[in-house]
Amino acid sequence: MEKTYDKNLLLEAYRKMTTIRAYESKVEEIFLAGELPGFTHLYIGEEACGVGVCSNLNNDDYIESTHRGHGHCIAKGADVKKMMAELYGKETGYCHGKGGSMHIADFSIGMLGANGVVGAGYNLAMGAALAAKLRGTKQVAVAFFGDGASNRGTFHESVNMAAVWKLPVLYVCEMNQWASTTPYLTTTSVKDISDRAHGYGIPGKHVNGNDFFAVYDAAKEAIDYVRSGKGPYLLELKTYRIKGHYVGDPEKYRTKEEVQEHFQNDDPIKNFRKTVLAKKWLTEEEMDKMDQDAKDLVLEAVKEAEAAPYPDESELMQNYYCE
Ligand SMILES: Cc1ncc(C[n+]2csc(CCOP(=O)(O)OP(=O)(O)O)c2C)c(N)n1
Repeated sequence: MEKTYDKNLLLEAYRKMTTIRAYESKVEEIFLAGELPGFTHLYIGEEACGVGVCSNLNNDDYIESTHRGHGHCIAKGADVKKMMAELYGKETGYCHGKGGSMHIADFSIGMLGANGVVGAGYNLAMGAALAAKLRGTKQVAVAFFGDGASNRGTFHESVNMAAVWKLPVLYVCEMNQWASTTPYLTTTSVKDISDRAHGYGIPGKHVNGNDFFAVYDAAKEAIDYVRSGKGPYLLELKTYRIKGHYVGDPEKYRTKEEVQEHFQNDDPIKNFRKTVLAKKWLTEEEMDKMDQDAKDLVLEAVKEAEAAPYPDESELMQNYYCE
């Protein structure tokens, strides 16, 4: 029998991917117009990775993210308006405007936080997985990271310990071919980062990260494995970083043609639309409406963020330390 997917799952996945695209496109525009403080890194072109993985998670499962974290937040169900307000540094933002783009967290949906320190998130996910194991719940934790981060020592420490203690962690490498200005093969010893799983005696797999269905199926298999108590799993998603490393990056290290070629031929949102239309799982009208809804939501988020107050000066030292 031909494989099929639940219609609600497809609608929700498309809604999240198109919301990420709309959010990131707007953030780029307003950041370049000088409206936003700080630094920001966009997830455009990687939407199928976060959404394909998180579509398999429960609300109380955990994820931890990176400096490129907006997509992971939306994929896990974060509130786009609170995210936008946070980028504007406003009181109504997730961290009352004190965290910004790289520190969005929402414990109510298991989103443990984006992280500006490359490779620092592995052990947060591992700690959440250890806690879940000790509590005896069936929760799992996902650690998202880039190919550059896979070369940090923290990767070895975390995967080794998670393997020894059989912790329910899914390590998801988003191999977008660049670590800042560096093409990954100049700093990475293996073609497939998933091969590193052998060194820890755990399963590893790589799939096309621009194909929602490949990601969803592989993540399902991996999450079932991890949830069953067998230990961690390493999943590598091959994708491409369409935008500069950060908004404003002059991108002197690659050509516009290279980027264009990837975006034209392998855009995860176009790939999704092509598949669901060919299979007649969703209609153009259903998806066009969601594109428009996503853009409207983001515009509303911008308006509300602009109108929101900055945190009061008296709050300067609040929320930094636990009592
Ligand atoms: C410990 C540490 N080293 C260096 C940096 C500077 N830095 C920020 S992002 C980045 C590249 C990360 O590349 P990758 O892990 O592949 O993620 P991507 O940006 O491609 O999503 C670097 C070197 C940092 N933030 N933290």
